[in-house]
Amino acid sequence: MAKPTTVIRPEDITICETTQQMIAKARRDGVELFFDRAEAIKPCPIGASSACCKHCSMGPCRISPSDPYGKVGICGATIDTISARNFGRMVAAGTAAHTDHGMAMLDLFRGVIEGTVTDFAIKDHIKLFEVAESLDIETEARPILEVARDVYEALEKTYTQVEGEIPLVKRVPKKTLETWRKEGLVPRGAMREIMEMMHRSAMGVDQDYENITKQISRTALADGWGGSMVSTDISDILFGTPAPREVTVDMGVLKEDQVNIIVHGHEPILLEAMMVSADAPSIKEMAKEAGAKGINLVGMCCSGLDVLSRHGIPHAGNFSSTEAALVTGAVDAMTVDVQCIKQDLHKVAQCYDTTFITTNYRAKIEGALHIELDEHDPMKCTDEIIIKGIMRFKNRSKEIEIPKKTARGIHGFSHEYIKYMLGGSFRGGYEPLNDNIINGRIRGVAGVVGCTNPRSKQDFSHVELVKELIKNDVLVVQTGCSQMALAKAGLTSPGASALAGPGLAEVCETVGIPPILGLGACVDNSRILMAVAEMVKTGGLGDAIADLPVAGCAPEWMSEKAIAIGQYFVASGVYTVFGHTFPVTDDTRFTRLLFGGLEAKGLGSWGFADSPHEMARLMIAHIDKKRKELGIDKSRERVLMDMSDRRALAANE
Ligand code: MSK
Repeated sequence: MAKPTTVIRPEDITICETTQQMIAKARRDGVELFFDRAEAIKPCPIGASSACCKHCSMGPCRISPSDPYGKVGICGATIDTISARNFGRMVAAGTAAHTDHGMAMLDLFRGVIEGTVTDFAIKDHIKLFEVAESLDIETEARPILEVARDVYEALEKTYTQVEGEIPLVKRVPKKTLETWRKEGLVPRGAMREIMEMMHRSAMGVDQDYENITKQISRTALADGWGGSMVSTDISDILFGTPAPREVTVDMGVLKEDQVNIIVHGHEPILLEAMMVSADAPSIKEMAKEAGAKGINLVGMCCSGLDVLSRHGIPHAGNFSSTEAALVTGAVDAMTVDVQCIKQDLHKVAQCYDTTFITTNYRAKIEGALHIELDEHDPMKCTDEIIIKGIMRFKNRSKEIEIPKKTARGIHGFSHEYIKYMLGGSFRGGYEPLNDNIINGRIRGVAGVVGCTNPRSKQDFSHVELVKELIKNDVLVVQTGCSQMALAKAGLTSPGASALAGPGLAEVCETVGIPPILGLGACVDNSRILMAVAEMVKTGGLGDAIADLPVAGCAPEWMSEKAIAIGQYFVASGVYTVFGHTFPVTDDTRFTRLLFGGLEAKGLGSWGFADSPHEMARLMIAHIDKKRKELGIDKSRERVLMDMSDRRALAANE
C-alpha cells in the first residue's frame, strides 16, 4: 500500500479530535488515508466547473470556465447544455441510489407480507395505518396484512408508474403541487424519470438547458417525494419509528476488552440482523470463551444513524472517519453494504488484520471477503460475520490505541415525534412550532445535512454553521454525516440550548429538547420534507413550502446523492446552500437558472458559500426575507459566536 506523502497537520484536516489522533497513528504506521490522497490529487478545474462533456467519442470537449461562451463542443453543445446534462446525470445517479435502496426495502416488505421473509415483521402498526390513510387506503376493521398489501401496491407505483402522478404527491401542500403542475414537474415513477433523464442527457437529445432543468427537477422530486420517502416509511413500518433516546458517539465507543464489530453503509436490515446475532446466547458464549467481555456492535455513517435512532446503538463517526476507526487496531470486523464505502477500507483493514466483509450483491470490493446477506435467512450472514470478529479478537496481534473521547446526546427525532413533543399525545401538532415562529421566539427552521469531504476540514463547517444558526434563534434539524459532526461536538444534548438565542433557548428548555434535532440517515431526508409540509398544513406561514421561513444546507457535501437531495429541496421550494464547491460554471444562463431563475417560477433556489459564516448569513437573510413577506418580521440583529459562547459550550460538554 502507498505510504502517506503529506505533512499537513491533523488539526488542519479535521476538527474531530479522535480522527486527528488516528491520522497521527496512521502516519506512524505508514498507512495512507484518503486525506493524504485528497492532498496529492488536485481536482481538475474544468471537471469541477462541469465544463467538460464526455458523452460521446467525438470528445471529451472541454470549455474554458473563464470564457464559457468562447467556444462550443464539437456537436455544437453550449456550456449551458453541457452543464445541465452533467448536473442532470448527477441527479439521476443520486436518485437511482436512493430509489434502489427504497426498492430493497420494498422487496423486504413484500417478503414479510407474503410470508417468505420470517425473521422480520410489521413492527409499527400505527405507522402502517398512517401511511395507508395518507394514500386513501381504507383501514377501518381490516386485517393488518390486507392493509399492508394495499400499501405495498400503492408504494410500488412510486417506482414503476409510467404515466400520471405518483401516489405520495398527495402529501405535497396544495399550492406547491399546483406550481409543479403548472411547470410540468409532477413526477411519475422514479424508474421512468431516471430513464428519461439519462436519455435526454445523451448526445444529441435535449439541448435546451431550461427543458433539461425541468427533467432534473422532476427526477429529483421522484426521489424526495417518492423513492426516499418510501424507504423511510417502510423502514419505520418494519423496524419501528424512531423515538428520542440518549446515545454515546465518537471513537471512544470502541472497547479494548470486547469484540468490536463496525457496521457501515445504508441498509438498516444488516444492522437489525447483526443485533439479533450479537444477542444469541451461543454467540455470546463463544465471545466469552475467546476472552472477550462481550460483543460491541457499533455503527458508522448512515446505517449507524439508523440503529442509533431506533435502538441507541453507539456510533463511532461519520464518512471521513471510517478509515480512522480501523487505524485504532481495535476493530475486529467491519462489515459494509451499499453507498459511501471507500474502496481503500479493505486495504486499510488489511494493514490492521481487521476482517473486512462486503454483504450486498450490488457492492463487492475486489479482494474483500464477501458474505452475502439474504433477507430470507439474514442471520446466516451476520452470525458468520460475528464469528469471524471473535476469531480476530482471539488472535489480536496489532497495537491497539482507542481514543478516549466520547460524547452523549439525544437522537431519534422524526416529523411525527416533533408533532408529539410540541403538543403531547392529546393535542399533538405543529401549532406550537408555527406559533413560536410567528411570535418570533423561533426565527425559522434550517435543515443542515449531508456529507463530510476530505477537501474540506472535516466537521468544521457543519459545527460552525449550526452554532451560528441556533445563536440566531433558528431551530436546526439534521440528518446524515452532518448530524454526527454535531453529535461528536456535544451539541445534540439539551445543554446545547446554552448556545441558542434567547427565544429558541426558551422554547427548547420548556419542551426539554436540544436546539438541534437529529432525524437520522441521509436516506431519511424525506422526514424534513414531511415536517415542512406539516408546517404549511398547520397554517399561518403561507400556502406553499416556498413561503416558509426555512432554509437548507449541505456545507461539506461530496456525493451525487447530495445533489439529488439538494435539487428535490429546491424544487419543493426550499432555499438550499451548498458549501466548498458547486458543479457548475460561474455566470452562465444555466447557473443563473439554478441560483434565482427557479425561485422566480415559485420553486426554491440554490445558494453557494465557501465559509460557514457566509452560509449562515445567506440562510438567515433568506429566513428574514420570508418573515417579511409573511408580515411577521421584527427587526433583529444577526449574532456572531464569541468566546463566552464557546466557553458556555465547553462547560456543557
Ligand atoms: S453517508 S451520502 S457521506 S451524508 Fe449517508 Fe454521509 Fe453523505 Fe454518504
